[in-house]
Parts: sequence; structure tokens; C-alpha cells
Amino acid sequence: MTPPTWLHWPAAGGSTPFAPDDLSDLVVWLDADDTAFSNNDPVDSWTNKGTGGDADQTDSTKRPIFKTNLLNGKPGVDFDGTNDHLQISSLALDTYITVFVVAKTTTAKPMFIEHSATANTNNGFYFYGTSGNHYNVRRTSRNAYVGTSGWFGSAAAQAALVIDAISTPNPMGQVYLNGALQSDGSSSFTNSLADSSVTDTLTIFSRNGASLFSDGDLHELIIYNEPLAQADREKVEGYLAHKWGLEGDLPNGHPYKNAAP
Ligand SMILES: [Ca+2]
Repeated sequence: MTPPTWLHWPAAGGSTPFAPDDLSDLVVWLDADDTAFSNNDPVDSWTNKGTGGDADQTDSTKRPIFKTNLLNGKPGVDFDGTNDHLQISSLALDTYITVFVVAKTTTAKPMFIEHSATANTNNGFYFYGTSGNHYNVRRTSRNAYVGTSGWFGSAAAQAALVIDAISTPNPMGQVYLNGALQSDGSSSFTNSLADSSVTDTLTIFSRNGASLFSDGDLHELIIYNEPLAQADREKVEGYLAHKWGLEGDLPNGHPYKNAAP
């Protein structure tokens, strides 16, 4: 027999706890804590829980390695810094997007995520750490941002919860580290941009699979095809921080400092 509907739980419309797909326009969601891989498996294809395609590597020598215990007892995908990378082909991204990364990479070969190979001269996007202790976010030649120093500190590697919101047109872009705003977009890039869509390859932990290979661990990558409002951005920050044991790094006063959303 069919049980009475009042026994069903949770109630329709409720969503507790928060998950990234509670928000619309989720195009990329790679979650190392939700895969079918076993320890030391080469990652040939990382399932994308967003609407875009999976993150693949057809060359067996260029596959990162899944590890079950890399960050506070939780899994991650370990890139070798030599040639490992993953790619999502034919991914459509708008001009204004929001990117979240939970990663730990070395200062010598820091995190690099790129949509199209020539992001500094066309409508592409890239987001990377530089050897000068900075993060750089760029969306076309007219819309750039260089983060303040100190992102990596002096340690060789650092767990990071990173957010980049590309938003209209003032500020041109923002980068957050562990829920704290680092800086708004460069004032030297003041042209407003239409929110147009570009379809290209998203390369993860390398520049176009040809140079600047990141050395370290990726735990979660989330991209929304819109600039998230503050309240939504903070939910994702809180979700990621508590999931990966990084909530102690959230600033005091963050709405999800003490409990996950
Ligand atoms: Ca390799």
C-alpha cells in the first residue's frame, strides 16, 4: 500500500543541509568526496555533478591520482606538477561567473584553472596562483585582477578555500580566500563587458595542458554561470569550509563560522 504523504520527509521545498546544486546555474561541480575511485586510482574521468561534461584525461601518463586521505582525513586528487591535468571539453561559460576551489598546491607550481588557451587576449577566463605569492583572475584583456600578496604564505603548500566572483562592472572582479575578501578588481580595467557566453575547453591544474602544471591536491571545484549574491556565496563558503575541515580558517563574523549552512 502507499503510505500517507504526511510520512514523507523532508518536506517539499526544504533543503537541509545546503548543497551546491541548491543554487541555479551550476555548471561545474567536481567533488573528490563523492567518486567511485579507490586509493591510488588514476583519474581518467572525474564525474561532473554540474550540467557540464566530465573532467577527462585520455593519456594515462597525464592522469592525476585519487588519494583517500589528503586533507583532514578526506580524499583528494593529486596532480604531479609534471604533466597531469584534466579537461572539460566544450564548456559554455558566461562572462560573469563564480568559481570556488578547494585545493592545496605548492608555491613553485600553484593552482591554475583556465577556460580557453589565450584568456588574456580573448573572452577566456583564467584563475591561477603565481610564484610571486599572488592569485590572478582574468576575464578578457579588459577585465583583470591581481590578488594581494601573502596568499601562499611562506609554507611550501597551503590548504586554501578560494572564491572568485566576476561581477558587473563595479567591482570588475573579486577574490576571496577562506571567506575573506582579498581585493576587488584592478581599477585599471574599467571597461564594462557584456555577459556573453563562450564555449571552450576548461583545463584544470594546467595552462592548456601544455605548460604551468600545478603540483598538489584538488578537493572540490565549483563553477556557477552567474556572479553569486553575497548570501549565496557565503553558503558555498560555509559548505566547503565545514566539509573539508577548514571552518577554523573562516573569518570571525562569517555567517557559517560555527555551523554549516
Ligand atoms: Ca604524470
